[in-house]
Amino acid sequence: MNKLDIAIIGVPMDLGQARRGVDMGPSAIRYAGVVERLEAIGHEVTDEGDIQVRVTKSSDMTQTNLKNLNEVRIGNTKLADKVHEVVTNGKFPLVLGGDHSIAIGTLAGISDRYKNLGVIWYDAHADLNTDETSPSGNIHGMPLAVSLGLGHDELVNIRGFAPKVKPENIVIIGARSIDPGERELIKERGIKVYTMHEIDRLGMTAVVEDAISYLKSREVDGVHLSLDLDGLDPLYTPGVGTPVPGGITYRESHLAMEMLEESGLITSAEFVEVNPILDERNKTADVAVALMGSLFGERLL
Ligand code: B3U
Ligand code: MN
Ligand code: MN
Repeated sequence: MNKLDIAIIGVPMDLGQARRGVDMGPSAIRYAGVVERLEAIGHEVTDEGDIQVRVTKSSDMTQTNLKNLNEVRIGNTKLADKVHEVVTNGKFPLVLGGDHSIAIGTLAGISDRYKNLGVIWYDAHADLNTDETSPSGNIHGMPLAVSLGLGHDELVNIRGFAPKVKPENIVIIGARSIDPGERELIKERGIKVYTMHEIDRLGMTAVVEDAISYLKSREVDGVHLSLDLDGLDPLYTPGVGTPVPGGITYRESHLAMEMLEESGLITSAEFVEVNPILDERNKTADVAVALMGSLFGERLL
């Protein structure tokens, strides 16, 4: 286990989607003991507190298919600057959501620190919609597209450059709900996707091994793990806004985190979509923290 200097950044953002309460995700994850858990492994942990995010919905009705664009843009701009500062200081950013729109800011903050950043997107969804293809107008369904430079200028150009990541450096794991526009983009850009079909058929071991060797073949110099708790089956993580049945198990997820840790590839991470209001006794935050344990090197023996 490599001893890390981990900086925790909370992002109480819930305006990237329609269910209120996901802004309480960072508190729930802290309550589940994230700092103590990572310290017990032997890491240096600093809790940087929360990014100040606006909580009132936008009154700006001019944007038709980007809900709360201004609030999401402002929150993500602050997050991007904070994440950039943390990485520049040689720390490992661990970002706690908040809805998945915050990946826009996280990726904007880290990507210029790497020449060839890889991304692992652990999620039931592909999050590859743009304002043109989104069926909901919810920005949490768009962050991966935004990071590819697709979508509204104000989101795409946070920190003044685009794109943040190359399509061939992205791996999606756990997808089981993909919209027509997303399907087209995946095919057109050749994005690597392991859907639940591949996980069932090959097993999680083979999927993660393949994902790791794929990213190594791309010669990535860092990998960001963006983990949406709805990637797991709602049996294990019921506290999410858009649960999709037929998901990844608790055990498969631990295995995936352990294998990623062993690969030594992961250089930043975020855990998103924990909504305590929809949860059962903080179960989803507990799972998030348990998975962080595995990702950061906790082992039984
Ligand atoms: N793809 C749909 C639903 C969705 C995306 N991300 C989540 N749900 N969590 C959309 O609205 O873009
Ligand atoms: Mn997501
Ligand atoms: Mn999702």
